[in-house]
Amino acid sequence: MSDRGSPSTAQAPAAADLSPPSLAPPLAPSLAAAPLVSIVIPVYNEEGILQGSVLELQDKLKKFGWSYEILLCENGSRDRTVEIGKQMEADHAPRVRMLSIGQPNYGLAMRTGILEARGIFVICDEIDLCDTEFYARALALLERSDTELVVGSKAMVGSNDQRPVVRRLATRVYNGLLRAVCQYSGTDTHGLKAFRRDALTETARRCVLDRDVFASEFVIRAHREGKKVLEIPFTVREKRPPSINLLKRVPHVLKSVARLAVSVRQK
Ligand SMILES: Nc1nc2c(ncn2[C@@H]2O[C@H](COP(=O)(O)OP(=O)(O)O)[C@@H](O)[C@H]2O)c(=O)[nH]1
Ligand SMILES: [Mg+2]
Repeated sequence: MSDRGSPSTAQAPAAADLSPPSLAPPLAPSLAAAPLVSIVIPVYNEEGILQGSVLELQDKLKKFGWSYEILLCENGSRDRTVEIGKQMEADHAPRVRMLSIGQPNYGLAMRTGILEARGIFVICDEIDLCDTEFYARALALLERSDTELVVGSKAMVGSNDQRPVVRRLATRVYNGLLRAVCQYSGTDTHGLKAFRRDALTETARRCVLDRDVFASEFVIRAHREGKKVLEIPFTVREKRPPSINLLKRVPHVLKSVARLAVSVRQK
């Protein structure tokens, strides 16, 4: 197994390490027009939790004192998600931005958000998670070490995955598949992510797969391109069950993994 497919891993830092990174120049928000942090959140049919999650997230972010933007990356919603997102943008601009991008497609939404992000750091989250404890740990690592991409793992030692057993099992089967076909030795590609935008934007641009498999292509490409990637455990506590049935995702994922094996070997 090549080193390129082997992310470093880190145990959860001690409580004392959870403080937000100090914003020493040149990262101080006052010195830069762009925000320090862009938080990219794909959203689809989330009228039930969208507003509450964004308000709660903004509230939690206050304690960090970061300048930030939240990019809500919607596509194809058939409920009131667009209307609510647009209202959030109107009420909270420029801190909340709403992107609406056509057909339902998680990966395309995330990739578009990453390419639209303006922050020095980019965090990819999910509207049913919004885990600011992960943000603090990841940004501390990105700021204080040469790590370029932090991947939150639901499956490594120290993680606390509170999802039902079937979904935990699915994560392990999927990672086994990635190990077999892409020689990827990390434990999870679908967890939360945080990275230095200047280091990873071109990696996102080179990704060709979308929907569920974009996140895997992004992480595996980063490894293969020699980026400094670190996995850290995190706690998965969802605000609601997923809207799309796990079994419905399987056929497309299987087809895409075959394409992924080819794609990540190409520049
Ligand atoms: N833009 C967009 N977001 C999506 C789509 N499917 C899921 N999401 C979002 O992706 C995040 C994770 O989705 P979720 O249903 O919790 O699935 P899980 O990742 O299996 O837990 C949430 O913020 C969803 O709103 C989609 O087709 N398009
Ligand atoms: Mg979820």
